[in-house]
Amino acid sequence: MQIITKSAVAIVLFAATVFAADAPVEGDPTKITGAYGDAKAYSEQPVGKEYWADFTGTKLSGGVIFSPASGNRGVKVEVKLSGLPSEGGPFTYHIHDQPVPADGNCTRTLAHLDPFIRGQKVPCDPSRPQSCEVGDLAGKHGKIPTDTNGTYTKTYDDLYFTLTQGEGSFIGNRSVVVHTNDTKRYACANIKDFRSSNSDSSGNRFGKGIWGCGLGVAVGLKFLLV
Ligand SMILES: *[C@@H]1O[C@H](CO)[C@@H](O)[C@H](O)[C@H]1NC(C)=O
Ligand SMILES: *[C@@H]1O[C@H](CO)[C@@H](O)[C@H](O)[C@H]1NC(C)=O
Ligand SMILES: *[C@@H]1O[C@H](CO)[C@@H](O)[C@H](O)[C@H]1NC(C)=O
Ligand SMILES: *[C@@H]1O[C@H](CO)[C@@H](O)[C@H](O)[C@H]1NC(C)=O
Ligand SMILES: [Cu+2]
Repeated sequence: MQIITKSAVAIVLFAATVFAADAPVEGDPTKITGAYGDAKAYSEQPVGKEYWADFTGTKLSGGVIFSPASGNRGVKVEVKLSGLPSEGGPFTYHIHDQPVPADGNCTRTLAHLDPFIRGQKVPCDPSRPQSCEVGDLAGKHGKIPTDTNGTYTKTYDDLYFTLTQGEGSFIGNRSVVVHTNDTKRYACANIKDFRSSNSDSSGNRFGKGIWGCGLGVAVGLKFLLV
């Protein structure tokens, strides 16, 4: 009897906890925040830390580079993706919670990186990025349009995730997933520490192809100089 009572109490407490942490599902998108409030801003980033999601070997090529933005403006995100299909856009893309398993199954990257439990039922309002899911890159910075002729390039800064390990908004060992407009997962790649995962000693991380000379050489030079 006592065991049953304890279990019942435990279940009620568990349900209450889950309910309390539940994401707001409706309401005014200009007022929404996560269950744990707005996302924390991380203007300062660890110098020299860089991560990248390398899409080589997936249905896309190119990748996404994450590095400290200049002037404490958070993380600089450099997106260059090639091989985008002519159908199925506009495409969304996000940082997902878990890395891609060895079999490449994008479903197992689980949901968007969302440490403040904001949920995705109410679309992100890009004028209030602190209120968006931390990993909702397309929501905060724009979808990949259909008219790119296969290659999309965009660079922007984001204050709401960090290159510092140990924080909920740390992006290392997570993944970037690109979706078609029916929300299906089209391609995904792990976010890895650039220096410990790149075998190209020249530092030209995208020299193997699609990043082209401009950015590749510029970033490569930056590395040689730092
Ligand atoms: C999604 O892509 C399909 C195939 O290209 C297209 O027919 C459809 O209009 C697109 N839907 C949206 C909402 O853009
Ligand atoms: C991918 O993973 C999901 C979730 O674990 C599973 O349901 C699905 O069958 C897997 N797909 C393939 C092709 O293995
Ligand atoms: C689109 O890409 C194709 C193949 O790479 C190229 O031949 C064509 O000139 C490009 N069109 C535009 C408008 O950039
Ligand atoms: C990456 O995440 C996986 C799954 O959460 C975990 O098993 C693994 O230890 C992590 N690896 C690193 C280097 O943090
Ligand atoms: Cu996603």
